[in-house]
Amino acid sequence: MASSYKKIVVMGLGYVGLPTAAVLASRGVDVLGVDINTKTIELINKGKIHIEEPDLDVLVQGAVKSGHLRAASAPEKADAFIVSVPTPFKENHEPDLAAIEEVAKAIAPVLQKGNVVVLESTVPVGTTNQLSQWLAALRDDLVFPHQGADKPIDVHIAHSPERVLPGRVLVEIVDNDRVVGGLTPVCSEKAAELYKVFVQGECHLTNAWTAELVKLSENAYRDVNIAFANELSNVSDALGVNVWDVVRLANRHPRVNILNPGPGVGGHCIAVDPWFIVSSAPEQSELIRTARLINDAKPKSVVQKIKDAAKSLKTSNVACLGLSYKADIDDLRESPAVEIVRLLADEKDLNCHVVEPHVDVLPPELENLSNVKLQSLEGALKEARVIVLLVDHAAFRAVDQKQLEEKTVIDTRGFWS
Ligand code: SAJ
Repeated sequence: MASSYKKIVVMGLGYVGLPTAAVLASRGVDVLGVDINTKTIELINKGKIHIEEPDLDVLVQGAVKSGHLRAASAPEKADAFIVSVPTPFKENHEPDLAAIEEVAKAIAPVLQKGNVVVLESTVPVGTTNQLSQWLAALRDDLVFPHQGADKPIDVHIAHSPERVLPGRVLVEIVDNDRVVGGLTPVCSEKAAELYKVFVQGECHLTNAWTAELVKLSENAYRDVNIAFANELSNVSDALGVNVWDVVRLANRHPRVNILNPGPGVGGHCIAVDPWFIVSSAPEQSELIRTARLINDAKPKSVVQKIKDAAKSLKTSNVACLGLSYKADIDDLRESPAVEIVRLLADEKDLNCHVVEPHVDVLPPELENLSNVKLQSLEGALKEARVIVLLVDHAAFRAVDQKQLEEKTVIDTRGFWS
């Protein structure tokens, strides 16, 4: 059956919006990607990309060349709108939905009867309904789903959270099952029809509120489990036991699967989304809040270990290997590795030799610090006596263990263990 979605606008061309736009365009849909960043728009229209993600460059290049993908700063009339803009939190861990409200203002003037709007951004429970209200306030000539079932609805609205893993986005965007939660059952069906253009996984229909909590629960589940591993590493350190041995051997039990301790939890999702549950239901989410606090405290304990090691070796040179929030990507958002280097730099008698093969310049938090420099792996290993492995990049696998002899190694990922 031919899809009724001939033209789709994707609002937000980031780690999720751009791959979504490119995959839709590769299936023959006319896609307009909209972003507030003019440099991003210019790059994409030249067939280039601003993020690192396997195979995305080739896909975008082909989609732009075929004429199916364009980028612009404002939306146009279309059959459907996919919203994938950031939803960070404010200082007090309260969600910041300003970008979604801006999207509502941008798309309201071009909405037409029969349109479908799908919110993909991770949001607190109730936000899809809030989006419907924001749109209705700007378009009193159209009927929106929250306005009740007594009139035919003109614009269908649903939430379908993205679930892709950075580094595997183009595979997972097609293969993963999707949860599609409409504000009404018809909204769910219309949105699911849109995803059937490219999704090979199953589309599970539910309501918007459930879909919102499903996504938050997925990331809170992972955060709580990583917090368990991180707490176990603190316990093991205190008791003089090797945590990597504990995790490896415990996982030989058929029903145990402990995750890996690390320097902390980074990225834009797992370190953020659990707070959306805590802020909506603070009394009921003690475990989720505690897990966040345990994971957020991890960088400080790593810094203490590094300071102790430098002091006992009477050295000021520390090599910090990796800055991204996880292996083999260039994404430094909410990265515990960046936080660790920033905290170390407060110690004026320490010099941080940072190695990050995936970036050419230090991030703004580190660029003006006189005792932090970005260096080659070789150079850092030569100059430093304390070697800290912060990210398990494949590029660090090749380090000759002989080079580490007579150095103090702090391997926060158990990578070389
Ligand atoms: N981490 C550990 N120990 C582990 C696993 C991860 O310390 O055993 C750390 C990582 O180093 C990293 C952080 O946790 O700093 C998060 O990494 P991740 O690989 O767990 O997740 P993300 O943030 O890259 O992507 C997640 C995924 N969610 C889940 O696995 C439940 C992805 O499917 C989501 O689409 C994405 O969040 C999102 O956008 O929400």
